[in-house]
Amino acid sequence: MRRANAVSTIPLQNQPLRASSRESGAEEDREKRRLRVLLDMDGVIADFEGGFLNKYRERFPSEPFIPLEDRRGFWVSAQYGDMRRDLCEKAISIWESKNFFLELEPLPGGVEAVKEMSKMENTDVFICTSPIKHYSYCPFEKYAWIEKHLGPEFLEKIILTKDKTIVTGDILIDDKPEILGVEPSPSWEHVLFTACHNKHLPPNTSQRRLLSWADDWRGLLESKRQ
Ligand code: DGP
Ligand code: MG
Repeated sequence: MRRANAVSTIPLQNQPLRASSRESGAEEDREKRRLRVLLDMDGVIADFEGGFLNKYRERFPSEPFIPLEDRRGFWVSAQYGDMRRDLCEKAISIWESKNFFLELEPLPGGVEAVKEMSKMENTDVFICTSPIKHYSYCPFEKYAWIEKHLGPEFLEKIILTKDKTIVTGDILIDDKPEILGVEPSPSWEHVLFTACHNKHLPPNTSQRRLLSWADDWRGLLESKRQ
């Protein structure tokens, strides 16, 4: 709450610091120290990998597939293409289909965690997600998914961008191991959310991980407030 300033002729540095101004200063400091959390969507709150595998196997039942425990590398199409060249296009056709993004299941605990953290004091939560370039369904369905699972109030918290480095925040929780863009020094700390495709990567001392939504995400946020 802001207080009206009383006009004083005493130079500011000579004025006694009153309890009320100290309090309001502390309040303002707290306000200034609001934590801005950026959350990725696919692979963090929405189960892109599980949804992909189910639909791929449904549509191409006689084609080879990659079980989730054998997934390596962020790009699904690259690993399918390595298996057999034409499977790259087949994989892409899955997430370019209508209802693919809308029908993704939430990852365990994700929706509950997002709702809880968005109610925390001095905390601003945004969903920061990269749409695929085939835009017929994906952007609309991402909005619809957020409304369905998180509620209409979260529609105001969506940031759709291919380049997350230009978004400012204190922390970005994302399953992509390396997040690059035009900004060489993004403001956020990238915390890697563990997913089937990144869990085998060698430990990286310069990158913290969140193993799942059962992991200590509250402690992680708290560590950013200090
Ligand atoms: P994000 O989770 O915000 O980093 O978005 C990455 C998107 O890319 C997400 O929708 C998953 C998708 N994706 C995964 N593998 C591939 C791929 O091989 N090709 C393309 N075009 N998109 C992929
Ligand atoms: Mg992701």
